[in-house]
Amino acid sequence: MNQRDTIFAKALPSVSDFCFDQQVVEVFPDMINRSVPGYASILQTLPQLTARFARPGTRLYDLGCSLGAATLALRKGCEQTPETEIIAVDNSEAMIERAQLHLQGFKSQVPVSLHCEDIRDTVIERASVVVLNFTLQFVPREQRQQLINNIFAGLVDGGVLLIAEKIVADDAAIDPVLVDLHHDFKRANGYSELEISQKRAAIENVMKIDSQATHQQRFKEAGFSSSGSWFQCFNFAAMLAIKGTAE
Ligand code: GEK
Repeated sequence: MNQRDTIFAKALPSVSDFCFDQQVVEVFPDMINRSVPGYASILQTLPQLTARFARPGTRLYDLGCSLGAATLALRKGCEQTPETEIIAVDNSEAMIERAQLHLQGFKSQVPVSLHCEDIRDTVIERASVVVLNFTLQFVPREQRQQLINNIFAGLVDGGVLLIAEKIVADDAAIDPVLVDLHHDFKRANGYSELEISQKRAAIENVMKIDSQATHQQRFKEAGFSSSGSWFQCFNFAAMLAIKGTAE
């Protein structure tokens, strides 16, 4: 059923900034799986992490939910935790509409509400788990600390932020190695040189990536007592930050 991503397959007269519109929605699962090394592994592990941190009577947030892949992982992970609810947010109307249809295809007792809004405006309350799965990289850099502070404030003690991002290596000599490995990954998944270069041009103004050290510093600044990374594949990493000491 998944349509193949051929958005950048033909030479475009000029490459516009990337946006999450209907055209992207149609090919999104194929695009993210063929472009993001480790995406499937991260999603596979989210239920386990969720089950560990979800608390009865709390909310779980998926910020930048796209079609709801991480929302489903959260739902699987909190099924045994009483009175939990999930709030999934994305500011692309096309994504939210398709996510609604997608989520209806899976049965669960855990209520999910989808919101079409900017995650910078989302009120986070009584949260035990907050997921930012490849979303923070699209938020303007100067607003990232405020967003992380807001998430921290809305987490219960022992709550967790689960975040995955494309990263720049902390060591400048290592970065080109990781970038090349990523491009080889895309080639191995069938993307042409033209597709790789046009996608890079489309995304460079809208996706700004940080180093893991910058992310960890931001978590610390927000007040998280512990943080670290739990997965890395080339220049893509998944991290967690815990509020307080309770687990
Ligand atoms: C997954 N988490 O499959 N407010 C709300 N949504 C936003 C904002 C914002 N300010 N900025 C970007 N988005 C998903 C994958 S994709 C990652 C996340 C990628 C949304 C945007 O509309 C898109 O749906 C999503 O964040 C990023 O696990 O495509 O690389």
